[in-house]
Parts: sequence; structure tokens; C-alpha cells
Amino acid sequence: MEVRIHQGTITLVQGDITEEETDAIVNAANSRLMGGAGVDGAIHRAGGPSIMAECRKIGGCPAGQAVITTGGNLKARYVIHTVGPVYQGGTKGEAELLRSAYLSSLRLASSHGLKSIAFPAISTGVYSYPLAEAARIALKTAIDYMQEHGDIEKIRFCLFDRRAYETFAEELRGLQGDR
Ligand code: AR6
Repeated sequence: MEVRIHQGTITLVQGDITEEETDAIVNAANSRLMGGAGVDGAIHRAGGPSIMAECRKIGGCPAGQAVITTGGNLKARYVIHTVGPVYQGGTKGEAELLRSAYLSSLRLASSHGLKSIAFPAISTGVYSYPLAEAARIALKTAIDYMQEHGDIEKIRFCLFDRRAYETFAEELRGLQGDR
């Protein structure tokens, strides 16, 4: 599914983010940047050790913020590592932290002159964020960013399974209806 926002596009695809050919792919990391399960494990496996070497030098990243490293052996030139919130019922500022994780990643892409970026569904795996709510925050943040900044031309959401893809598609249709 694809929607146009001014000169740019937001695209939903189902697949493995390590195969994306955008300028940067985003990693759903942890605050120690030490690798882990899920998309984090997949990115380090596919990208090779140069990514972890840079993560070690950087040292860490608080929830809601983002850092950038090489893409190593990936097709993407860069990996933007962001840290989403651990979902604890929704009353611990999780929504704002999730929004901030997306926004920090987009700002970092802009400041490096990047034109395209691919996101996974941050926090919706190990960190247990409810999928529909996380999808709405992700998509709203991306749409708002594209409406306010013309520099990033392509934002892709690479959803690993059918359920995540369908949920993002439903939320995107809902948000388009609001525009
Ligand atoms: N491509 C795209 N999406 C993927 C892939 C992939 N190759 N693999 C998994 N997903 P998670 P979190 C989806 O758990 O919830 C790690 O251990 C997955 O289906 O990767 O932010 C880190 O080190 C889910 O929808 O990230 C942290 O400790 C989404 O990616 C912690 O997990 C996010 O799931 C972060 O947890």
C-alpha cells in the first residue's frame, strides 16, 4: 500500500527489513546498543560486525532517541538505531517515547541528507507495544514529518508478518480519512 504526501510517498510492505534498499534502515535496538533478538538480531547478522563496532564506540542510546552507524554489508548505507519504550500499560509515557523514537530517526536521516528510510514496527515485539496503537503513532509521525519537511522522499514501513502489515494498512486508511 502506498500513499502520496506532497512530493513524497509512504509505503507499507511485508518483508525482511535487512533486504531494503533505502538510504537507511532503522533498527529497534535496546539502550545499551548491544544487539538482541528480533529485528536487532537480524540486522546485526545480515550487516556484519562493523555495525556492532560502531555501536560499541557510541556506547548507548536512551529510549526515544536515535544514533546512526554504517550499514556494513547491508544494501542500505546506514543503520539508524532507535530505542522504543517497553510497554508497561500505557501510563508511563510510552506513546510520547514511541513518537520520539520515530521523530528522532527521521531528524537524523534529514541531518545526513538521506532521501529514503525504512522502519520496522518499533516496540511491537519484545517490548510488547499493542500493534494498532503503535501503528497509528508510527504513521501519524511519518505523515506529519513529510507534511512539514520536503527532504525525505520515501518512508517505508517494512512489516514482518501479515498481521502487522494488515494492522498498519488499516490504520493508514483511517488516518487518510482524517486528512
Ligand atoms: N524485518 C522486519 N521486521 C522484523 C524483523 C525483520 N527481519 N524481525 C522482527 N521484526 P522487536 P522491539 C519485527 O522485538 O519490540 C531486541 O532484543 C517484529 O515482528 O525486534 O522494539 C532489542 O535488542 C516486530 O513486529 O523489537 C531490544 O532489546 C518488530 O520487528 C528489543 O528487542 C519489532 O520487534 C526491542 O524490542
